[in-house]
Amino acid sequence: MEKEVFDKIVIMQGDITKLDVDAIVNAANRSLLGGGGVDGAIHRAAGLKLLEECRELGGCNTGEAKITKGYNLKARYVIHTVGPVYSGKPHDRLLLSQCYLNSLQLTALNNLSSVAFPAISCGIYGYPVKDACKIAIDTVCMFLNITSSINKVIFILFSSENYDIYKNYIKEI
Ligand code: AR6
Repeated sequence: MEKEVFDKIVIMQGDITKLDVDAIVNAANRSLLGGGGVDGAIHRAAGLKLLEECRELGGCNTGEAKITKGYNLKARYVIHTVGPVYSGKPHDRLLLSQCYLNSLQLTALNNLSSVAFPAISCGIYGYPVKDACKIAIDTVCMFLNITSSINKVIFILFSSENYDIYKNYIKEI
């Protein structure tokens, strides 16, 4: 990986709702009206105004992304994206990659310089973390290679197992 791109990527373990970054990405569902996992945690931490704004958005297709304010979060914005429910079919890869691409595109379009991602689709939606991690990191690297406005991309993993998987993959490339 190019050093410049590598320097912009941070892998850490923790809770995404606590991060002080321009935008955090939410692994939402197509209704955008909240749910469990990281989605539930983000809505709880941001407060009811986030839900009010989400109601105006009219949902979101799988692979796409929409942006709202961050309300009570430290993060100024939340980018809501909808990962695929893992099916084992080749299309999953494409949809998951699109989640990262569309979220990064919204980050850049809104002139934001730092963004944090959870492991989209790797909880309730059942995507195997080793496969999802490669798609996440490869897609982010590709985007950072062609766009200079984003200075920092954080991958934040809840569990130490997932943290190790990300760390090991980034060492390999
Ligand atoms: N910070 C960072 N990562 C977290 C946090 C947190 N606070 N909480 C959970 N994770 P999931 P999905 C990790 O299930 O698979 C919701 O109900 C978690 O350990 O949140 O895309 C939505 O409304 C896992 O590794 O998202 C959808 O219906 C990763 O975040 C559905 O779940 C993603 O797990 C989306 O499922």
